[in-house]
Parts: sequence; structure tokens; C-alpha cells
Amino acid sequence: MSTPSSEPARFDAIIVGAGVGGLYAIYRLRRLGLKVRAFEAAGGVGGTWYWNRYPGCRCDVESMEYSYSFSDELQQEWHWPERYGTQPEILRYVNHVADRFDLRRDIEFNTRVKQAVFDSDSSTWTVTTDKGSVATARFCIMATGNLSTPRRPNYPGLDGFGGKWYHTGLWPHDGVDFTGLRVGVIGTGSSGVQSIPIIARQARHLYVFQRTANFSLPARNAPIQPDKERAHKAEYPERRRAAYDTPFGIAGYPPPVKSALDASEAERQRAYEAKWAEGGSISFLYSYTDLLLSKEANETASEFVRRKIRATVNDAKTAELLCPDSHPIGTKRLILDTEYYETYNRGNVTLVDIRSKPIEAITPVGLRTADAEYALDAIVFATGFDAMTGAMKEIDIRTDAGVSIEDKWEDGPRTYLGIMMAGFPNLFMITGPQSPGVKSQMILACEQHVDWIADCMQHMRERGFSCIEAEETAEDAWVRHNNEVADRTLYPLANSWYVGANIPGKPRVFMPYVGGVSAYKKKCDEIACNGYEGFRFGARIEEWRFAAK
Ligand code: N01
Repeated sequence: MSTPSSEPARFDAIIVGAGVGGLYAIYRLRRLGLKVRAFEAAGGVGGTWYWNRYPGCRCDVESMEYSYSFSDELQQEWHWPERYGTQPEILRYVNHVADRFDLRRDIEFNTRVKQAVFDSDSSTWTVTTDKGSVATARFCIMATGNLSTPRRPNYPGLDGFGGKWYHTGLWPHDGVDFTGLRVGVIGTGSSGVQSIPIIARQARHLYVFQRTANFSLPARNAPIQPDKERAHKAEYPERRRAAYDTPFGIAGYPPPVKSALDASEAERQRAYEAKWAEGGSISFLYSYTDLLLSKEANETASEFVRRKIRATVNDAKTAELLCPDSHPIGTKRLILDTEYYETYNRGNVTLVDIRSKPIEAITPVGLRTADAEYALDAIVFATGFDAMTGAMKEIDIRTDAGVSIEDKWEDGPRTYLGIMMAGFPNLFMITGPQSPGVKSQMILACEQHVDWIADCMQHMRERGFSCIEAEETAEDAWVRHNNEVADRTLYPLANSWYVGANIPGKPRVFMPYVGGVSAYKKKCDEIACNGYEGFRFGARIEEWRFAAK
């Protein structure tokens, strides 16, 4: 890499991030013969799985599905021991992929991209890092992740706290031993719900500070039986193809055929009980056709889970506090847990309602809410992320025409397909806002985007185009479509990170595409087949390759 005083290093494509999307982009673009360079802020590969090392961290998509499909050898040789992969297991897998395909030699670790500027004369991006180094490429690919910018509330007093504090999304690599400590966990999303049962087993006392009760279902994690693994592997190619014909990118769940309102109460209870026993969120939400479309239908499933909470938690007041009352089930990411509700039956666990009595300050010895003081030795912020737009907005992305990402997304993200933005030529996003990424099997979503981007580059190379840019009209239509699709569902009713509600001051815009993977992929493929409809290409050039090999 060059320093500011020397010529920038030249690449065909710069990739920002070496998580699951960035790694596959290195692999795929190399196979096109491009010279690529990835910059990664972390000291290793894995993105979300590198940073989120909190106790109990596990994927909520089954491990046989949550894996790459691009190499059949890879998917045949890897052995997943459990139904849901643990963070260490998934990180081991991602590292294996990096080694197996020799991806590390194109990654600069411990290097955070600070700025990316487009020059229209040369149709190139110039990227500057926190090391002060500069690199130039025709294409810039943001593989920055959707849940990669951890956020904690701005309570006064944290600097003076005498104990230790942690964020689930930035967990120490050596782990944390809470034995004998008084611990406070703030936040009851997936990260809080996964870590709480484990911290409770270690801590002298655990206080859970809950603002909004969330729905959680049993994961029913278990070892994968060898015959099941063999059968799955025998069908891998067909299953992967079939996954693209589903709404969420995972095959094997028969679509529902009936409205919850057309079933009798007894029939519904039998259906929900069976799904509860099976474990997992997809099959539960797939019980009926309209659980995410009709409030009345949804309420039948919401109330089923509330009844389970009341039946599990001994203390009636605690049970009631744990019963979600502010959003329909599934409209926030549905959580999968292992003995979450049971944890509140322990003598050393107290649930504190901070919706009615908010946290006012962190004190030197703990924290203070509107009505009480809590003595704590450690605080865990399980308070989530500036989701979907946070990581890209942390980079100063601009063009020489004076357009910046800060201005472009001031009122919420605007993209075409979640892949490109009008005004930002040659800048691609992997699973950007207004694509189905976070509402689907994320690795499949990354592969689909990277394949689309690689095919697009191939198209440009064959024709000698110097650049590609989304047209404003196509982007406007896509943003409108995204909103219309979301408005037909119950999703916008929840104050979730899908609408940025967890970040004070963030514009309330529904960010993921919820029209389903199947419809989305068809649209992407059609657009490509029609000569990249809605995109315009820049001038033809003699020498398409930008960087010498
Ligand atoms: O974050 P969250 P997360 N004062 O935003 C609370 C994925 N993921 O890290 O709901 C008090 O969901 C906030 O309260 P409220 C998955 O997609 C997957 O848990 O805003 N409380 C909420 O309870 C997931 O959805 C896996 O009222 C505050 C919590 O903090 C996404 O990552 C595992 C607060 C944040 O919940 C994010 O999950 C982990 C404040 N000022 C994560 N600010 C699996 O695969 C926030 N909160 C299983």
C-alpha cells in the first residue's frame, strides 16, 4: 500500500470489509482476473462473527443452511456439529474458507477505510484508510455489513463507573468471567436474550434492564445426527437452488396454505404447539399465510407465545413484564433462545422495567433509574447497532460532483435494488438497504449480490464500459416499491432497527426489502437480462483493466 507521499496503489476493485460478503467478493472477482484489495478494520476475517463473541452467541439460521454454496467441495467437507452454529464454530468455518481459497493475501487487516472519493475523469475511486494509506480502483464494493456499528445509549456517568462495561457487539477476545459479580444487562434483543441465561449462571446477581419486551421462541438446539447430515449433503445443490425460490432464502419449509383466521382455535393451538416443539422462527411464522399481514391473525400467534411465557415464569408480575405488548410477533426480529424465560425463575435474577422507570445515569457504583439505585460490578450493553446504514455512513463517501452519502441518505437510505445508488458510479453494496439481506439467509444474500456484481463487471468488460451508475428514476421507483411492499405488511408497526427506531434521531424509514428473496432475485436477473435496465453505462475505453497484474 502507498503512503500519502507516494502514488496510490492501483487495483481493479477495492472491497471494504472481510466478513462473509467481502470474502466471497475477493474469491469471485479474482476469478474474473481482477486485481482486488480488501480492507478490514478487524484483526481477522468474519465480520459480525469476529466481533460478537458474547456468551451464548449463536446463529438463528440452521448451520447446514447458514454456509456458502459456491463450492460443493466446501459444503460437502465441512461438518457442522449442531443444529445452530455457535459463534466460535462459525468463525472457525469462515477462517477455514479464507485459508482454503487463499483469500488472506488480498486483505489488509487492522485497517479501517475512512474516505472514498470518486473521480469522474478517470472513473475511479480513491480510498483513504486510518493508516493514512491511499489506494485507487475502478470499482469500490461496500461489504460493510448491516449490523456492524455497535451503539450504546448516551447515559451520563459512564466514564466514572468503577466497574467494567462491555458491548455485546465488541466483546473481549479472552471472554469475561462474571463469577461472583453483580451484573446489569441492558437490552433484550437477540444478543441480550442469548447471553442472559449464561451470565445468570455465573453472576452473583443479574439485573436485566428491559425497555421493550420481545418475543422469543425456543431454538431447540441439538447435535446434528449423522443420517440427517448425510441426507442434507446429498441434496445440497437442489436445496441451494430451491432456496432462491423461497421468501427468506432457505429451502425445506412447506409454504402455509391457510389464513390463521380460517382455522379453529383448537386447530391453531395444535399448529402452534407443534411449531413450538420443533423450534425455530421460520416454521413458526410460516404456520399461516397471514401472520405478518393481518393484526387479527398475528394476535393468535402473539397470544400463544404470551401464554407460554406466563406458564414458564413463576412470578406473575415478572411474567407479565416479559409479555410483549408493543408490537405484533415477527415484526421485530424473532429471537431464538435456550432457557431464556426459565432464567427468571432463578433466585439471582431480577427483571427491571425501564420503560416506566428509565435509566437516568450510570453512577460510580452502578446505575440509577427513575426510582431506584442498582449496585453493579459490571454492565453489559446489549443495545444493538446503527443497523443497515451506520457502517457506510461512518465512511466519508463522496464524488467530485459534490454528492456525499451523508447528504444522499439524510432522510433515510435510497438505493436501486440495495446494490447501487444514483450519483455514485462504480460503487456497489453487498446486501445494502432495500435488499432482502437481513430478512433472509445472509450468506445466500451475499452470494447473490456478489454474483450479480461480478456478472455486471463482466458485461462491462466485454463492452469496454468505464463506469455504471443507477438512474435516479429507477432508484425512485425501487424506493417506492420497497415502501409499498413493507406497507402491505405489519412490519412498519414495530419500533425496530428495521426502521431505525433504536437510534435517537435516525429517520424512520423501513430499510429491508420484504417482498421476498424469490421475487427479488427474479427482478435482479430480469434487469441484468434486459441490459441492466435502470442503470446507465459510462464511456467506452480502450483499456478496461485498470491495474496491472
Ligand atoms: O440488538 P436489538 P441486538 N435504553 O436492537 C435495547 C442480529 N443478531 O444486538 O426494543 C434501554 O435487537 C432495545 O430496547 P427497545 C439479529 O438480527 C442475531 O440484540 O429499543 N434499552 C433492545 O431491547 C438482531 O435482531 C443473532 O426498546 C435500550 C436492545 O437494547 C440484531 O442482530 C444474535 C436502549 C437492542 O436489541 C440486533 O440484535 C444477535 C436504551 N437507550 C444479534 N437502546 C442471532 O443470530 C437500545 N435498547 C441469534
